[in-house]
Amino acid sequence: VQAAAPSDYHTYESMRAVVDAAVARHPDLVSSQVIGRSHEGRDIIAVKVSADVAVDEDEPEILFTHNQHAREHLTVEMALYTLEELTSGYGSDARITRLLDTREIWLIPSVNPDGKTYDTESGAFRSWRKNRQPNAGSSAIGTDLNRNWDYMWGCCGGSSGSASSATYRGAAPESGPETRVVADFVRSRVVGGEQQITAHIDFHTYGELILWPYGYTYADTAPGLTADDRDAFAAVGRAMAASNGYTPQQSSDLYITDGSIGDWMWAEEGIFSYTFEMYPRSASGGGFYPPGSVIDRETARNREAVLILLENADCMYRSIGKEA
Ligand code: 0X9
Ligand code: CA
Ligand code: ZN
Repeated sequence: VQAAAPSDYHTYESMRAVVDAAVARHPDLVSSQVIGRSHEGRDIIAVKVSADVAVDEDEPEILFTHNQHAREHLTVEMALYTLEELTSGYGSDARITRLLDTREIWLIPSVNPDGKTYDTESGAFRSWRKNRQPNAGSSAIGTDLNRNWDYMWGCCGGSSGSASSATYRGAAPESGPETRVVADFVRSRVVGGEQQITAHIDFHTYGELILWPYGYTYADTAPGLTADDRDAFAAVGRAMAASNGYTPQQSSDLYITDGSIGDWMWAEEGIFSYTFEMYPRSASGGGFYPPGSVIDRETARNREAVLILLENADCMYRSIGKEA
């Protein structure tokens, strides 16, 4: 494959400009808020997309998170694609119009803006994964945010206790400010004792996979994950995979992880959380750095999967014929 350059992708700053332009162009549909700051002080933003966006309506909420891992730049492009698709489709595409009339959609385009910036600021990619937080007693920088979530943290050999490791879990759950900011945002969506967010995708690269909990155990069912839960995860996961050609599986079938986002989202918040591993399928497609020429195709490839999740988000158990 053709080599990619940092300039093939949006920077954190140019991502912010795209979001601001969408808010300016579609003020009734899009709003942006700063939900907290990264270790180095960058704003972590959440973008809301819904009809009557200024009103907190009693509608199912769906969250899309992107760029926990610094070098996975295609995931930020995915957020901007979704924002463009939803805003341009409102009023012209019947399906998108219906969804924005009945759902509240949250996009966090960059969970790890410091890592993203570090990965590209020199003009050459650095293959950086973690955040940019120093570690006490070590010269090694960074926590793997996707091992830093507060459920079964460090339980099961699916993360490292060494600061120098690419999968360093951090000093404690939510020790990464970026993890804590996103977790606090999710907790803030509990209204009247009920978590408003029902479904979630955390976008990563690469592998072309759709993964569901748990990651900490190979068991298909476990405390807090019944056979019906598992079956609903699999039914919607397979439907999404049928649309994009990704491989659907339980996340531990890839490898065991502990402290990853999906296990926390499900176990602690009851949110149907999927991890997407985007293009390419293997390193030969460019690994973490596919050429910019594939961005349009590989983001649009997930259009239908995103719509499928939005449509199912009011009752995920309908997918297994067990609508309440
Ligand atoms: O290891 C990760 O955090 C994810 N893969 S990546 O190459 N983007 O780093 C996969 C996490 C999925 N969860 C589990 N396998 N349990
Ligand atoms: Ca609304
Ligand atoms: Zn990743």
